[in-house]
Amino acid sequence: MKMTGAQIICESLVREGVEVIFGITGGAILPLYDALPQYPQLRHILVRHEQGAAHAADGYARATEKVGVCMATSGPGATNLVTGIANAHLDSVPIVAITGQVARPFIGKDAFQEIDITGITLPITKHNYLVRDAGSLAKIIKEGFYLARTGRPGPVLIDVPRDIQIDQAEFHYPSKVDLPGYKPTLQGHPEQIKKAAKLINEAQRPVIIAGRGVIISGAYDELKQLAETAQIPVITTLLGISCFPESHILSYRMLGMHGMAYTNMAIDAADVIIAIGMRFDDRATANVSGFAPHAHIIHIDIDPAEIGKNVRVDIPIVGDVKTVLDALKKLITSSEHIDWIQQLDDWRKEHPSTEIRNSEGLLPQLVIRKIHEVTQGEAIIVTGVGQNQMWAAQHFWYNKPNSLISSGGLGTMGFGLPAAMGVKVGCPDDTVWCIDGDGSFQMTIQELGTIAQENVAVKIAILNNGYLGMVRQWQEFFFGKRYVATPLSGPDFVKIAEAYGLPGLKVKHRQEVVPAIEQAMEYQGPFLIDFVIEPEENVYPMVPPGAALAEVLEAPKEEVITWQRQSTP
Ligand SMILES: Cc1ncc(C[n+]2csc(CCOP(=O)(O)OP(=O)(O)O)c2C)c(N)n1
Ligand SMILES: [Mg+2]
Repeated sequence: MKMTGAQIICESLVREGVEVIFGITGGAILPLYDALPQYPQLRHILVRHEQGAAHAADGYARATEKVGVCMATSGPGATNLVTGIANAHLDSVPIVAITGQVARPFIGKDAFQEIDITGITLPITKHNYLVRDAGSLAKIIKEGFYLARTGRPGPVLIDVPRDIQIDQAEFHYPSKVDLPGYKPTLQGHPEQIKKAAKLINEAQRPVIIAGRGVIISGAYDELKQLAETAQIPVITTLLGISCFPESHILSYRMLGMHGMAYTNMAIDAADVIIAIGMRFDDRATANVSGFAPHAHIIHIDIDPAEIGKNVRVDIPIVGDVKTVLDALKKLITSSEHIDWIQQLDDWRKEHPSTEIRNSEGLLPQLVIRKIHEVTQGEAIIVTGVGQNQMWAAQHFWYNKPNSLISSGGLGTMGFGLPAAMGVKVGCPDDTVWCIDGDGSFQMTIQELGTIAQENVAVKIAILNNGYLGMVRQWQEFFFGKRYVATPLSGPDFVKIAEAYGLPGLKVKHRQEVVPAIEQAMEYQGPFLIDFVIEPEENVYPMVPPGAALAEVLEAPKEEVITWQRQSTP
């Protein structure tokens, strides 16, 4: 059957099971938009800026484990997607971005809104395509989705010249892809798995470091079995948070620059590290020359390029985390590691790492604690970047699988609001809280318009310190308190929310925190709370840049109240 290029794209998206597209139209993508109403299965959500479309597709993909889709016109539409594509690239998120391009005869002529978006996105996509004829569209879309979601997931961009959207071609959707050069390794090498099992079985002070790979491969049960059988403490990276319940007796929470002090101490003392689906980011390892000085390292990852990239590895296992752990568990003997676990528990008692100041002011950590209390930990938390992000990682307890969504690798301010929108669209039955900074929020604040128009019931908590807070903290610690370009004014966020048609509340005092959160939860639609917090509150613990994990700064000892670790439910 003959169809237009635009219809072929829509039909192919339907075949891929796509339900939602985030985007903005324009001249070079108009024919595609014109075809959309013929496909009511495809819900289009009109964002206010293409960066919002890419982040929304990213949040949607992380939360639903499907491929997120965003769409933009050529030129500025396409370049506005770039930050969002880079964000998905660094955090291995499967999104497909479809961009309009000028018609084929205009390519290379600096035509109106012509930009070489495949050139620009080459280093930040897993793969990209400039479509050359309508007849190849179906095959390219099939391949693009396959590449985005298989192996190590990542973003794919498909650039479609305007005339190809109008041209007609025979439609045939391929049933499988044929990519001889692309065969991700799923099964780990049996010899390597045997060696790893031997090392684990003989370990005295083992720890697991679990990353987002566990979530991507859905290896929650396999991880738990390994940890419980061999009684191995489980530590996560920032993006690994919620791959293992934080109330579990073997959970020692997050490592890294703002990880728990006791966790970083455990890495320092460990004799065997089992790194699972993580990539030794420098925010996780701190100074690599001082990372895990006594440990043999087993690294399980689907991407061979990650092996030995940042940290020396003794036993690499390339494969899908779930498949590898499944094979590994058959070779693991039960152990107890009583003294080692006791040691970690003692360190945790001495360095609880989630203590807060005894302050009359409104502390951000308290706000997050209260969101946890009121939602009973059942919410999905989406963060901005900066202090707000680190407090959200530290002071909410993540027991629900895949419940923290945050920009890790790129650290993209402005990710929070549009990503939360994508999460809520993908998971309408979940409670979704966007915990954001006043600076981050102002970077994509316009998505309030989308949230209002589509009635996406995201709950927004702005931790408003009037600063680009994380940078201010670095200036306080390492730049002689010279606060250059970090004090930040903002609009009246409640009035802004109201102007968009959302209710909002400003909260300045501790007593108002819980009633405000409850009011937001009771309200059926989106709701914003502007928490005016202590302006110069710092994030502790902190490993200073250049230091090793064990050289961690803790909160000043005077006047702290320690929050008790939650009991295991
Ligand atoms: C797009 C972008 N620009 C700049 C930075 C550098 N940066 C990191 S954290 C931060 C401050 C964030 O301020 P805010 O959102 O208010 O969060 P806070 O740290 O105050 O909680 C800045 C400027 C960044 N991460 N992303
Ligand atoms: Mg701030």
